[in-house]
Amino acid sequence: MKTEILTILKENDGFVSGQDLCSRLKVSRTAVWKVIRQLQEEGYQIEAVRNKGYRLLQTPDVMTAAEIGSRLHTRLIGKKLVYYDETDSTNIQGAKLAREGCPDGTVVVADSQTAGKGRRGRNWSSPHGSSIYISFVLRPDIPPACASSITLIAGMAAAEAIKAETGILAGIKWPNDVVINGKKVCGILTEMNAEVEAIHYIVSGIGINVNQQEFPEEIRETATSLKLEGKKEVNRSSLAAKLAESFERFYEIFLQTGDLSQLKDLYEGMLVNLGRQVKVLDPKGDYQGICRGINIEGELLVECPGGDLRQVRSGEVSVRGVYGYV
Ligand code: BT5
Repeated sequence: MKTEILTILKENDGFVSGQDLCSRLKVSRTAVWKVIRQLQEEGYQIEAVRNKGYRLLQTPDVMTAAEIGSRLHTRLIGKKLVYYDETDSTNIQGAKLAREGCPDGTVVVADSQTAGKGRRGRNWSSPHGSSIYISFVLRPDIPPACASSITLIAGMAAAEAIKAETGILAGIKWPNDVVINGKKVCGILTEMNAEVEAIHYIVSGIGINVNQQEFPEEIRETATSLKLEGKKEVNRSSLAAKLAESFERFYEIFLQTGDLSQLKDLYEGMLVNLGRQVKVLDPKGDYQGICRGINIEGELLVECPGGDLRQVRSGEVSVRGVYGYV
């Protein structure tokens, strides 16, 4: 009910009468009043005037389910939204909810993580009050081999949302890093639970450094935040809502064909590696070549000396610029 009340207050510049809220939500005046009190305690400035009703004056930079939900205009993503002030990892919680049968498109958001996960056992630095940690729980009817494309979709959604919210042009370092000026601002971890033939669920987790001013020693040189780049505080809920909306749009396009044929051009337009010399760190032996984009399965195309075009699968390898991280 909190989300609905916030949505109605935001849709109206002026006062909304208590009676109006009661009849639209089919609840008592006391129930409405209790929610208004809760919102005020969370930092919302809501004016309450006898015979006029309630008016929202100011919204705090909180990243609660109600605040994100009141900004969402999606069909699937975020219809169920779970928020934690602190959790181990939104991906771990997303998988748990999936096992318990949560609906397709469930979103898990946290203000901080105590065990934020990167790929292959690495960690994701997850302080509170400054970032977005969000996971999408998906139940697509696609072959398990197609699931890695979800990471690419999440990267595109993150770059698009960042541009829409801040005007900053972020690029993608294949497959899962979103970068600004050569530094990582966002990472993506897509995990899957599947049988050979069918996917049970996918959890695609996205971490965005939003308002951080500092990073731990070990990532100081390679990490950045939207605030450091744009010199402005960014509203996390608004960015998270835009991220969910972009993700849904790209995800629906992907599901129509089950591949990236309709999204390949857009992805390549964001790909910072394109046309550049890259080094592929392959357990079977490193090699170098020029990045020629992706195929519709989301594999990176690398042209090796001699003209041989190799298809690089994510998961097996890392890709680096020859002169540094990008
Ligand atoms: C990733 O792994 O980039 C995937 C990160 C996914 C994080 C999200 S947050 C929501 C959801 N819940 C989770 O538990 N995880 C997901 P990888 O490509 O392996 O990169 C990890 C490496 O990035 C680390 O080894 C560090 O070097 C660096 N790193 C760690 N924290 C960072 C940060 N906050 N910003 C930039 N770089 C970071």
